[in-house]
Amino acid sequence: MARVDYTERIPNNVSLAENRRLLRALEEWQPRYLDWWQQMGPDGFQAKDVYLRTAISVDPQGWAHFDWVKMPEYRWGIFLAEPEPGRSIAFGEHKGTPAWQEVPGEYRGTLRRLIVTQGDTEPASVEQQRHLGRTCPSLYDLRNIFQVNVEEGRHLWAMVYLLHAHFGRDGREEAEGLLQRRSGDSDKPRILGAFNEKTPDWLSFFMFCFFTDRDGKYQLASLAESGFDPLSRTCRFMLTEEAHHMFVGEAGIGRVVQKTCELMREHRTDDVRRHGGIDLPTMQKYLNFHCSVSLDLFGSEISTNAANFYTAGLKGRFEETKKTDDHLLKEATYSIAVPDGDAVKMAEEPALLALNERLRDDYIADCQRGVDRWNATIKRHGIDLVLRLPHRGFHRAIGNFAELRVSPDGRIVSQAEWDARKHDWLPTPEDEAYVASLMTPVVEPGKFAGWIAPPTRGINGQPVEFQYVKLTPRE
Ligand code: BYC
Repeated sequence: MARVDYTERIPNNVSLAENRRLLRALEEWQPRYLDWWQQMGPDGFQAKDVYLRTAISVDPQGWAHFDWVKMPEYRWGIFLAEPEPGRSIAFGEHKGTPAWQEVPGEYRGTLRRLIVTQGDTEPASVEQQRHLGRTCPSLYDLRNIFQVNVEEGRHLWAMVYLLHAHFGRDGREEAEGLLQRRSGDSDKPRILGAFNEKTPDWLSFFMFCFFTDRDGKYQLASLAESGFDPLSRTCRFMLTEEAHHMFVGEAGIGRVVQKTCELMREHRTDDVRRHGGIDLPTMQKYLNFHCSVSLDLFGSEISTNAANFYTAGLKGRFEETKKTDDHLLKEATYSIAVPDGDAVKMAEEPALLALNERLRDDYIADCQRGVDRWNATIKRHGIDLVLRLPHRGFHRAIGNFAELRVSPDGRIVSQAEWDARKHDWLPTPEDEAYVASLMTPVVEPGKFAGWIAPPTRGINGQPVEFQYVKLTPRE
């Protein structure tokens, strides 16, 4: 196993010290990254000790080390999963040939674009979340958001490494661009829609981690199948870290559901707002919003881009190597949902063109498993309500449904019905103002805001009341 060198300025398992040019280029990028972190990373708390995990190896048995760290001193490193000896390309027209260690000239532009699109999401999410520390519902949650943020920073490093190591001057320019764009900026926005939305409160943050980070899981898993081996290896290790981010989302929403149910039972009412809780219909609206913007991240249902990525061996399907078909998909078809008058019907399309939709299907099934767990909590409290994923056509801005109005239960509706009902389906300014009104910080160890239940256990075996972030009395 390649050793991780922690004496270096940039910890890595890619033998950076042996490539002086690359090392110098990354060492020049590093201070600009740190400037970006200071400007656009978490607002406040930069001088505080946070109980963070740091990747120290790629050994599945013990890759993380937990300790007190000030965020700007976090050791953002470059880690690629161990190479698989003799790995060959698993799909597309190069199937069966050895995986590429260098970028094939013919795919240079396409591959760069995929890496830049992936890389762009990482700093974007940090920017979106930068104000949330100020309103944390507990020290435990404060630590979790910072953990997510520093690891998204590391994922930016992962993509920047690939750009610097394999794309020469163009790659270096793209790496600069990743620090220049800003989430929500009208002149230089982030590339994908969801990463220009605001994450104004903690309910949105948990929803983002559940829905949008899960898109990350599926996109990274598809890129982990890539014939370009350095991309595959870097994505494989990123997925290890990503799991915690989705846990933060699923458990966070689960704890809000839990608290809401407790308040409903205790006060024998659905109107938990009077008792400082977030009512389930409001949660459903937030869920509808975050699910729909995350569904857009998979691109159009029918995509020649996706077909070309696949045929070229650049981006596979989720769990490509576990599938038993021909991995070429020239003849296969795939069933996708398409609008048909005022209904939605299924249509068979060439599987190669429908790869985005297939990945979206895998994603939706995974989301449903989380929703089922929240519903089990609601049921346990004897409450007759279920949370539901909205129909895939609801509130979409990309693909077949983008020009249509679709209800959460999948009816194509008129603009008039949409206007009349949209406040039942998406958060209203009043809902947002109510959720915002709950966002007052709770920083006493072991205490939690009144709208969220405590977690069942702490981080890394520490108790829930552990001082996860060391604040001075004033912060
Ligand atoms: N917003 O052929 P189409 C994560 C563009 S999240 C804006 O349907 P394609 C994370 C598209 O670029 C994972 N534009 O799309 C999560 C194309 O433009 P051109 C991020 C969009 O290319 C939380 C045109 O529309 N990773 O890691 O098949 C925290 C036609 O598009 C959008 C990746 O995305 C959109 N939503 O698929 C932190 C993986 N969708 O060619 C991190 C890399 C499409 O006409 N990216 N367009 O100029 C990809 O695989 C693909 O680019 C996409 C789009 C799946 C995103």
